[in-house]
Amino acid sequence: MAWSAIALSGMCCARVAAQGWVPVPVPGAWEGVGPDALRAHDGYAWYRCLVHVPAQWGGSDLTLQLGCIDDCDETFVNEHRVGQTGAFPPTYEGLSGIPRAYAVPSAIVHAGALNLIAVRVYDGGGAGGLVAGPVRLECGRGYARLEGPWLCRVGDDAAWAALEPRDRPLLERNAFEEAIVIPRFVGVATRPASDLALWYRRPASKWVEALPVGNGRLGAMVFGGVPEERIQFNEDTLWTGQPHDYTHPGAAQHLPEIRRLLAEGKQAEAQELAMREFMSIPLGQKAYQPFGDLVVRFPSVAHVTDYRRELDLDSAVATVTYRAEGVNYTREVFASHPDQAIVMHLAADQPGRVTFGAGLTSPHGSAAAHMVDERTIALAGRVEEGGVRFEARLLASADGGSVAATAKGLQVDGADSVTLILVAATSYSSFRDISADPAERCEDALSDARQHSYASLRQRHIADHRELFRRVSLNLGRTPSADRPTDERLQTVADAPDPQLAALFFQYGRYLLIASSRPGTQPANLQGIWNEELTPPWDSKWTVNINTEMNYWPAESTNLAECHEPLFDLIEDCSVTGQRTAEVHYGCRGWVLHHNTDLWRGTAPINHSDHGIWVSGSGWLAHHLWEHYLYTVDEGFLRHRAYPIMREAARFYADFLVEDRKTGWLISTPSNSPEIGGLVAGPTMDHQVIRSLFQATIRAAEILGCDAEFAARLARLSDRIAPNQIGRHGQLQEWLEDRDDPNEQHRHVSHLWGLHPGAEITPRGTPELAAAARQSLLFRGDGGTGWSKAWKINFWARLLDGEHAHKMLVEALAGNTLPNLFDTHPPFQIDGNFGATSGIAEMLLQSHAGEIELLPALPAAWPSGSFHGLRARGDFTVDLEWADGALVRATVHCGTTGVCRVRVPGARGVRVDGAGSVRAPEPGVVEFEARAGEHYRLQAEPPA
Ligand code: FUC
Repeated sequence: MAWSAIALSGMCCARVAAQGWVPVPVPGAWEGVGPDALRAHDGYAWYRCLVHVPAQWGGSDLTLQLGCIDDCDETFVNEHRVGQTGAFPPTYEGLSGIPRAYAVPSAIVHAGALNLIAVRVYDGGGAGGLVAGPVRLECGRGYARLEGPWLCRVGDDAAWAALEPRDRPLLERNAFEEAIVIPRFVGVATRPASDLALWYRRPASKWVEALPVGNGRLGAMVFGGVPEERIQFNEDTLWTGQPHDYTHPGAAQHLPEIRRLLAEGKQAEAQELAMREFMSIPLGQKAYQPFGDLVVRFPSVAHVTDYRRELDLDSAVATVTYRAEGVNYTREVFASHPDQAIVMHLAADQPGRVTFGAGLTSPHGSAAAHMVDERTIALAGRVEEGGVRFEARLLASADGGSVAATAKGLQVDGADSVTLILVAATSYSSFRDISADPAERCEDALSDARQHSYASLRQRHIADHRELFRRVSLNLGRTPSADRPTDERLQTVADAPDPQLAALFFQYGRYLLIASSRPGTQPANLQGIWNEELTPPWDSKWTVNINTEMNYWPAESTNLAECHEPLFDLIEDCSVTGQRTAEVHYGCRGWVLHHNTDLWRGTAPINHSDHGIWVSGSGWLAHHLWEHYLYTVDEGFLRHRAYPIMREAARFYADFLVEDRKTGWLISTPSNSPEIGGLVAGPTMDHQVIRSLFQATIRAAEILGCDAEFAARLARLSDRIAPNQIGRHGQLQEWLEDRDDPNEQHRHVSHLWGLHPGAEITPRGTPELAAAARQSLLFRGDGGTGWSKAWKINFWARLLDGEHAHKMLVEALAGNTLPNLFDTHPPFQIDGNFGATSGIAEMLLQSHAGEIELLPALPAAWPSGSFHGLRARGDFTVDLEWADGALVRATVHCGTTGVCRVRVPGARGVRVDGAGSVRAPEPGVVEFEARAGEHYRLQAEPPA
């Protein structure tokens, strides 16, 4: 088979005559790449194409996917109307964001022949057309891609739903001839050798079944299809928008009035005023974008035997293996950090059997493909006028056979094996500068990567990944469930014990952090770095009233401190833009961040005043800098990076807090308890966050020997901040007033921040508050979104209740986990993955209360097990083994000399080998001087 023409956008733009059909790229917006007459066009236009439907599809109903159409459409197949979305004038309603999927009944389909698709489009203004993919005609047994040139005609005439004979030759020249026929899958592949793998016996049919790889900057989703592989890829700086200041001039003038209205209980008026005068301009922030697809099309086969698709977490390689026509095929895909490329290797166990066509497509209408050299193609475009520019390049190197490149794609015939190297870059340099040259960046990356053989690329990638990944191992036991494919295990996890799935899920969280957050990249956003949609849920931004922070909870505790760094960079950027927001919106010094930020580091309140005005984003993020110091005891980091940002975050609140007239306490107003109850004065969470920041800043100033006066001021203020209060239902109050509703099951549980990730509430240190927190948690219930359940694992672990923590973990796995183990809110949101990983670590080891607690919340479901490499505050690393629910032995590795205090719950005494003098202040607790570089072995004496 000589398949080579994956249809690509970026064809030459003819001039549209006033009358007549002209080819235009689909998907693509009229304003982006359309011919001149279309560029400024608003109103009606028609699209048509011919598609060959294979004879085998006869008798089957089909689905026509047209992606997103700007603004409304009416669609015909063989002159039969199959659907409409939106409404045409005069009752005009545009529905541009909604993907079109129309049922095409078999009765109107001509199997084994060409079929006419005609789409009547109306655009009310701005960019019109069939703007975003995927565009395909689907059958249960295959599909035809319809991405490429369609014929388009400006104007409106009902006759254009039909085919006039004189138009036929032009349409036939552009017809979509080659449908993909999905083979029959036979045989039952065996499981992979390693338990540290996600694996499946079918290709992914949906995006949330595909397997993610990433190098922190580039991400890819591997579908593993036969006969067509789709690698959907992302680059973490491809966003809509451009450098922008979001502040609302004059906002601060209205602050006293908003506060006054809230103090008088006039919430609706306060929100209304704030909505008018206090919100970000514009009201929303920008969106993270998909980059494109690498599509690889192989010759059709009738049968595929023993198909297996897997993602090995230990090597970070996704592999597809199967047999077809007597040949064993292997495909490997990884995203290399050292070589800044996505690499794919295709091999067969017989010479000359690797044949395929490969092309690059993009949902961005502006993207155009071109040939770079005889083995390399490129795809380049711009997200929007004045916005981020992007380019990707794809290089094929074959052993044996031939490689040919055209602007349409690469064609490889009869090779023994082939390596594809994909590089991608944008023009983004910083939130203030998007003037970099993506072509140059691609060229640099490719000229470095192509120096290496496949074996060397693979070896360099695996070594780099393992340096991080192998720092921690976890064994929670194994049941026969562990032998089954991952998607099947998810279906039974609620009923059949599967502790190894918990361990796999834990390691998957670590894998995802390594893959989405490396020094120098953007931090993991709501979807990490994986996104296929032009309008992703919540724009796939950084939401900082829980989600972004949750992404980084496992960074320190699971020994991936380097992966925390992109968050520190974002915090630093926001401390710059947030200084302006502090000044313009509050007339305060320091910096502030509300509940979201984007690539342009917006810090002003967005969306709506009933939840967007929440001032604790900066305080919560500053907590991450302090935590990094607590774990690493890196004084240089504290002095040069953390402290200046913490101090300025604290300075904002020092200026911002006001005295509550009723109680005399200092309170945070206006603000919100995320995202419940609207705009209020004095939500509990703010006070916990601010108090914790003040305490940390005071402590940091003491360690660094600076700013004594400022620290003293913070200490005075800290004592006056509204305290945690226990309400009439025995709950921890979410508000200043005792008005919690015990039946409220809202997903956010923000007033428990002081329990986790904060540390001011602990069962031993503040038993009454811990009991109240527990009561609040019971009222909120065990439901919630993916991240909400993940947070609850952490809460219950901090309450030392291993059974309830485990219940939440199982519920998250059973109810909020997709086939590829991505967490689902729903929809997919990655925070729950990271939150669960953190929660499992909290069940096994805690160190927030001035001591290391071993196995603080071990559930009965994990009677025996072991881990190595978990981190504890104070620069300690712990290895541990337990059996029958009790500690067998632990080793504490000390990185920085200091006092080590260890608690072994339930133990009568603890023996420490290697320490000089060991104190035992209470049963089961030991304290000793630990020296940098030394290891201490601990054993527990069981209760008498
Ligand atoms: C917050 C949450 C939502 C969602 C969104 C991204 O607004 O309340 O549940 O996670 O962020």
